[in-house]
Amino acid sequence: MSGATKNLVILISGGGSNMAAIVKASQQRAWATRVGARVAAVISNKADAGGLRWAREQGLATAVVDHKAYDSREAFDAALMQRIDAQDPNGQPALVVLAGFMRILTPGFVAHYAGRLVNIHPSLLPAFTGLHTHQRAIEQGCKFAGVTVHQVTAELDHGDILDQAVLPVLPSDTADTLAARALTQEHIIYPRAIERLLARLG
Ligand code: NHR
Ligand code: GAR
Repeated sequence: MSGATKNLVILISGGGSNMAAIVKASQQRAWATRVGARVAAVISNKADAGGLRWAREQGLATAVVDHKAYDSREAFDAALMQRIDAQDPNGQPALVVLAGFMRILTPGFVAHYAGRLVNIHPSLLPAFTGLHTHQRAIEQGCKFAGVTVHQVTAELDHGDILDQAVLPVLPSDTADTLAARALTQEHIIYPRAIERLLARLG
């Protein structure tokens, strides 16, 4: 592996179980030596996000950029961008990973990280963009649900699909039980998709 370390910055808003799965994969699968990458920082838009505590306990750099402190989405995104880019000595990390990050990002933010910004969405895209995906899948009578890793573009949940997993919707499922099973799939496919992308990125 040649060149500088590829820094990853993970953005969260909540429990951070996908973030933890990515951090664990980076350690267990030796990303430092195999793909020349490391998780540089975890940033949350909510000070009380559960994942922040876990990240701190791991000795990771963490930061909070609270969207409520800004007058506009553009002002929040500008502050977030600055905080993200400060995590890399070259001024921009190799990859920015949304992991349960709940704020829609402006076109300017997305353009700044074009090709280096990914998300995991709890549906089988292109079905069920947006929020409350599992509830909507159950209400529509879907027999299968899923999760999707995709590139982030200005259009919400419409970027290129990098990987997906499918799971059956059981007759007894509620949005919560389906979400819990989907989450275990997310923890498998998201670190794997990120590792593949890192191996490809210059
Ligand atoms: N931004 C862009 N430009 N494109 C995408 O594909 C994005 C994105 C930002 C986040 C994740 C996403 C998802 O996986 C994501 C993809 C939040 C909302 C939302 O409506 C929708 C989709 C996603 C994340 N957020 C509300 C908002 O006003 C706030 C909701 C809340 O705080 O609970 O930003 O589905
Ligand atoms: C995950 O299921 C993720 O797919 C979803 O939120 C959960 C976050 O869990 N993302 C969205 O709904 C984005 N709108 P985590 O914080 O434990 O990773």
